[in-house]
Amino acid sequence: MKIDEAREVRTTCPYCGVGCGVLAKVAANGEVTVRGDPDHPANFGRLCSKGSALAETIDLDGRLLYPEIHGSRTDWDEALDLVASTFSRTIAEHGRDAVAFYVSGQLLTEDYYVANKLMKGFIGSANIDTNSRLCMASSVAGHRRAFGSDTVPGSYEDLELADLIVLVGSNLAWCHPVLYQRIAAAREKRPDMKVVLVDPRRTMTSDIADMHLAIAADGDVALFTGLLAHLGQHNALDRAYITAHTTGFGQALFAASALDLAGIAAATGLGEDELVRFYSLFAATANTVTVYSQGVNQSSSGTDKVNAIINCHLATGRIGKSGAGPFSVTGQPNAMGGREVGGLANMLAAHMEIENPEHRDRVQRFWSAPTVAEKPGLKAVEMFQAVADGRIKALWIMATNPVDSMPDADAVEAAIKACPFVVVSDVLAKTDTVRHAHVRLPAAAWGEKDGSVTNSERRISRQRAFLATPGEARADWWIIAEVAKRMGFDEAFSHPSPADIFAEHAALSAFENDGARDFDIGAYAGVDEEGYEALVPFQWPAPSPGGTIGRQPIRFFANGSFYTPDGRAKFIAIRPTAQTRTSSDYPLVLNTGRVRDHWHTMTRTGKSPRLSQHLAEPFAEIHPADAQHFGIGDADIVSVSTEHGEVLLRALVTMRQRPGSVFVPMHWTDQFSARARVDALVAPITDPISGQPASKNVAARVERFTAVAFGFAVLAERPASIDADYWSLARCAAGWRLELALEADRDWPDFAASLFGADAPGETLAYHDVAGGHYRFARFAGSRLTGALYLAPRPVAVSRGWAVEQLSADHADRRGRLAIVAGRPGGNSVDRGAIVCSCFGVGANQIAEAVAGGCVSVEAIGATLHAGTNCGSCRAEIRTIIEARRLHAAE
Ligand SMILES: Nc1nc2c(c(=O)[nH]1)N[C@H]1C(S)=C(S)[C@@H](COP(=O)(O)OP(=O)(O)OC[C@H]3O[C@@H](n4cnc5c(=O)[nH]c(N)nc54)[C@H](O)[C@@H]3O)O[C@H]1N2
Ligand SMILES: Nc1nc2c(c(=O)[nH]1)N[C@H]1C(S)=C(S)[C@@H](COP(=O)(O)OP(=O)(O)OC[C@H]3O[C@@H](n4cnc5c(=O)[nH]c(N)nc54)[C@H](O)[C@@H]3O)O[C@H]1N2
Ligand code: SF4
Ligand SMILES: [Mo]
Repeated sequence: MKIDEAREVRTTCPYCGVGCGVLAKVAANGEVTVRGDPDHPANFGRLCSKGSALAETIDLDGRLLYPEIHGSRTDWDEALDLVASTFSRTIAEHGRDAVAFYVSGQLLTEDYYVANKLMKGFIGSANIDTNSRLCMASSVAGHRRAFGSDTVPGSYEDLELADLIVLVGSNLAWCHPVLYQRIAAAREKRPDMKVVLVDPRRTMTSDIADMHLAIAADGDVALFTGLLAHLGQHNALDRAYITAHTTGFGQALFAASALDLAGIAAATGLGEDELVRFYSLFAATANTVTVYSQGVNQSSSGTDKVNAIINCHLATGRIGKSGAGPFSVTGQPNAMGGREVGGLANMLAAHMEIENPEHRDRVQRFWSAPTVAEKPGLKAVEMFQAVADGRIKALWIMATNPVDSMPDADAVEAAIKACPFVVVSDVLAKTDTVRHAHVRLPAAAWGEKDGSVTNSERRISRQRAFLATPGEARADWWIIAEVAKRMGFDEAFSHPSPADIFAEHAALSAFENDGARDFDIGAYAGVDEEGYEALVPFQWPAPSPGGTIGRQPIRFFANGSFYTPDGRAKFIAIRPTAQTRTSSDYPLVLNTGRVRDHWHTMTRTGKSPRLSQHLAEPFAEIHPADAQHFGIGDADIVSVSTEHGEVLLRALVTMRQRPGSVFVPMHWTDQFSARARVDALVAPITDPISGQPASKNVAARVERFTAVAFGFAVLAERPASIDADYWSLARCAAGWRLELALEADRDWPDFAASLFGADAPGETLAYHDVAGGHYRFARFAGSRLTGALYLAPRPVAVSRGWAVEQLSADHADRRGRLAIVAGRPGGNSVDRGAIVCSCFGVGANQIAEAVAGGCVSVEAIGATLHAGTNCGSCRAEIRTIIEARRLHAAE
């Protein structure tokens, strides 16, 4: 089909920090299609599986469409008046620090800017913090210590130009897939390019790695201080750079040399030979980029990890050059924008500092604000502790789901429940957080709102609306400004549009700047509605044409000058340490993170049948040796517990996992599973400098859950309630799929009826295999299957892919119906196996069959099955299947 260019809207993907350009189009029949924007410099037309499935996530199912007070619909005036008057009254009675905003890197810059302005300049407290505290805070703190500013100096192009890329605590293949693909493509063109992966797990990202260092949890400080010492010992330093542009090298080298190689090997869990190979490669490769993400940031030594990495780049002068530098890749679409507007409790707007009286004065004058916060506010973990102990009495949560994503999540939930006044702005009517709000404010979603975001390479792009706003949903900036006006700050919040807010934000960035601050987009200070509408993606800094670029050419730090008072970069003296938390009661390291096709708490990706098939259940990845030790079999249900809580998950026994550790994804919530909110397990331990939680190193215990019955069901309708100890629901093409495990026997026909819907019309077929202990039920409405339930004493072996397809098949034929009760594909249906390629719905069995038939490369599989030829997110998994099959064949 030829795409009508004229009707496509140029916007930006709302998921990860790669910030891909998207072209969205609404057809005359209302059908939405999206494709990658070939002209966007982040992706040049590519999209990953999540970006490709965006159209499946924008339906109105479950949307919050009207403001609500205490669960009842109300109008905007009433809701806004209540929020404004309660905040004002709380401030009058208890002081300005008795209120707080908890916001998100998924707000657009304009939303974020007004939220920060209201709290810091008009309420006069700095109690605004963001989920970026859980995400980027250690990088921010590390940058500020080393550079005197929160500057990410790199560009994506540097990744393609590098001769060595070191990926530290980053699962790029799944979390920044388009960047991963750009690196994979560059590596194909330049086979000499090397990639090293530092991750306790052998993730899919290892597919492009020449070397995988399966580091022990939090071994990174030891690894990189060891590297600095090695560079010193092997004459691999750039002495001229160190002398001309830095301070503190001597102390840093001294501190870094505290451990010898054997000590580093012990602290990292790596072999001395591996260490030397990595160190020598780094020493010998001038064009090195070190990319890091949550394996670095989410740690009680996160800031030190960041500086240990930056130290190595400063010591070799590998910064401010093309193809070289430290590169913190951001997670959320607007993590960077949030930093620019000062959304963190310890920052002021436009990269100014809250502790600096000159900066405070400047921001106050610019805003004509009555006051400005004088000290940093509470960081996320402290903020919810203050909610718990009653210091914070009114809380407004926007675009984040802390009941699922904050550490010690059960305590966070209890704090929110006990808080006298909680406002939540969200797009959904029901999330684990929204359910506790006194006031629910319906926010406009992606596709319905206008604004801007900044990606990992400091590129600012527009998000543009292409859908009508449903119900009474409103843009976040509008909601915040309306509350501000009702609190008496009319003039400062009379913004007519996002364009007006963006222009003010740009003007503040340039205000009395003259090159003294890195963040300057003064060139856009005068942008009008038309200019904003036409805005093309640009990278900052972008100072006003008449203004001065100051000390900075467009590539940050190219001339060796930094934003510290003396203009020199600072080495930070860091002693190698190890962080061991395990004990005999909690002998395993719990590591948490992401999967390929889900986004955070699944409020959007959970709507997509395609994205829900890749990994349809919450799981615990565990090494075979540990599984054996704890008596756990593959596909068993396990309880994972810590001092803070317990969850029930499916066991996935795999060699990819480091022995002694267990990996659990962060995505599953009470909306999709019985008890799988992993943050209920995570201790509220934070980095002492950044305040970022250590979500990847928690002491835990894993035990087999003894189930008398396992179940699997496919259902046309979502069941009203599920009475099972373990359950997990996922969308599929014509309904839902459900996994179950039960601790005690039930009346199974009753149980089936409760899932199928007690009053649902139709006929139920049942089968009971007494010897094997199998029960099977299938319910038909006419020739349509509305529900099938399989129960067995062991994990149910029925093919999930096949069963899901039966919901959309025609079952006029009685034999076919019997096949469903038998749980076996009939004559002409095939079992595709677990879905690997979400774009074309290609399963593992099909790929394995094609390998057996002679397709032995990812390209050949693509040519035969199309798998891997659209977004490419599954190419690493296809390669893994090919290798496994060939290995098997060779045995
Ligand atoms: N599919 C998908 N993509 C996403 C997101 C999503 O939800 N889903 N979220 C986005 C967001 S907000 C973020 S912040 C990014 C996160 O992107 P990533 O940081 O790449 O993702 P994570 O899975 O959180 O963690 C990365 C890796 O750190 C490893 N790790 C754990 N402990 C350590 C350690 O001590 N040292 C080292 N070196 N590594 C360790 C983990 O095993 C894990 O593989 O992803 C973004 N992209
Ligand atoms: N254990 C563990 N915990 C973690 C992490 C980890 O790796 N391990 N990672 C952490 C990281 S890096 C991050 S970024 C966080 C993410 O955690 P969260 O921010 O809590 O997760 P999301 O699901 O992205 O929540 C976004 C919410 O905003 C709503 N929403 C979507 N669009 C809009 C909008 O336009 N306006 C408004 N008002 N609402 C909207 C969605 O419906 C959803 O409820 O989780 C953190 N928590
Ligand atoms: S890599 Fe994927 S999720 Fe990230 S911005 Fe691009 S399309 Fe969206
Ligand atoms: Mo994040």
